Amino acid sequence: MTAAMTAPGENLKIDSGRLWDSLMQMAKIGPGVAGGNNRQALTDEDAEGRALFQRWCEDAGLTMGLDQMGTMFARREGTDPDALPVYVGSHLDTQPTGGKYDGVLGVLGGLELIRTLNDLNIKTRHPIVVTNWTNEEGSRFAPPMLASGVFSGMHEQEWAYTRTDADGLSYGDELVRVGWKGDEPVGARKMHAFFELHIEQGPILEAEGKQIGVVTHGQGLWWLEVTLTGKEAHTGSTPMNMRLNAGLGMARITELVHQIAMAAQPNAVGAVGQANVYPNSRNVIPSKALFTIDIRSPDLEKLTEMRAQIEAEAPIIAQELGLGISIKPVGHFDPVTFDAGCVTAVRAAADRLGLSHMNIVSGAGHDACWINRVAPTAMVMCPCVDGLSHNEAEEISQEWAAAGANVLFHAVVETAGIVE
Ligand code: HGY
Ligand code: MN
Ligand code: MN
Repeated sequence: MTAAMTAPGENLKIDSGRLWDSLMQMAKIGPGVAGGNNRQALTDEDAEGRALFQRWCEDAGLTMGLDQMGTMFARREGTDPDALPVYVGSHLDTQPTGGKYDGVLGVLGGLELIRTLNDLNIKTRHPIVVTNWTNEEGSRFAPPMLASGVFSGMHEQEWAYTRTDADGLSYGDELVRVGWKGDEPVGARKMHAFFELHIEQGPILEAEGKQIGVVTHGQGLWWLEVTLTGKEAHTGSTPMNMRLNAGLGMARITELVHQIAMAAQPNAVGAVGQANVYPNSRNVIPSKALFTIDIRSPDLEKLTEMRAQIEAEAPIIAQELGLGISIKPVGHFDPVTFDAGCVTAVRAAADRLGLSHMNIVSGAGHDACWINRVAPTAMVMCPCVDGLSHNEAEEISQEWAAAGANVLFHAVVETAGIVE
């Protein structure tokens, strides 16, 4: 619970042009092929984006900390050296076909509030720390939110280092290779509160005509990695009743996941996003299929039930097709209820700024979902066009970015306490 301090006046605003310019400059690093970004965790592009962020933080007079998972902590001193800092931030890594704003808005929105405090020479009692969490997306190294998961004690650090990408490169080796492994023990920092600004990544705010999402909860998630094993054979000369087709098994289990999620409506989702068949040759029946199921719900009982149904019914499909099957959980977090005090600070900030807002449950996972376990935490959301994200066409307006960043600014400064 965070005790609200003196609230900033409603005319206290960030510089939206400077924020937008920073977003566009960061977007030039690790460009995608269709106007978005491909700045995956611990790639050279990620390292370049980190270096730019570090330069900006140093220009803003911040001191940079770096922990053993590569997470960056840029600190602005408060007037009370004993006061725990208010943390703000998100992630700079992107999906392979990512947008320009997922995660980046939260990191640069945090930097922008620092820049504004500097412009206005405003001091806060609590220090403020802007954070870039490593490997939030989980697309290169599963699970998602890996560094914030280690920070909050949900994952062991040595296990995290062993996570490998599709080419067999490990998180630990790549962290050293790109030169972003710090000395600071992970999780040693204590927080007064944590706030994360993020685009909604869904269609609700835009459809409802709201400028701000006051995030009260986050839905839970399971990632289940399925391996099906069949037999390679000629796609032309092998009779249909003699085939052990792992690709067919993957298709049927993908349909099963969809049907289970549809049957669990409302507030349930399921899909297969990552899928590989082997040997992936046009005229060879796949002997192996490796794919990851992503199921989510804000309702823990429903989420648990969906997983149980998949684990009961997928083996039946495999057996009918004569396939071997293994199902391995590779990512999980329970549904999250954010801190009431922090959520109130977000809502009060939106009200003070005269911005339309509504309560919302986050469909996507965020670092805040893990940090909520070790510090009072809340999120601010702004709309995105057509609710589209994890797509290079992801788009927001400068006004939405400014609205979100101003609410973040007010909630953080109120929590950190302005010192007259
Ligand atoms: O998967 C997620 O929800 C997040 O984008 N990592
Ligand atoms: Mn994100
Ligand atoms: Mn994402």
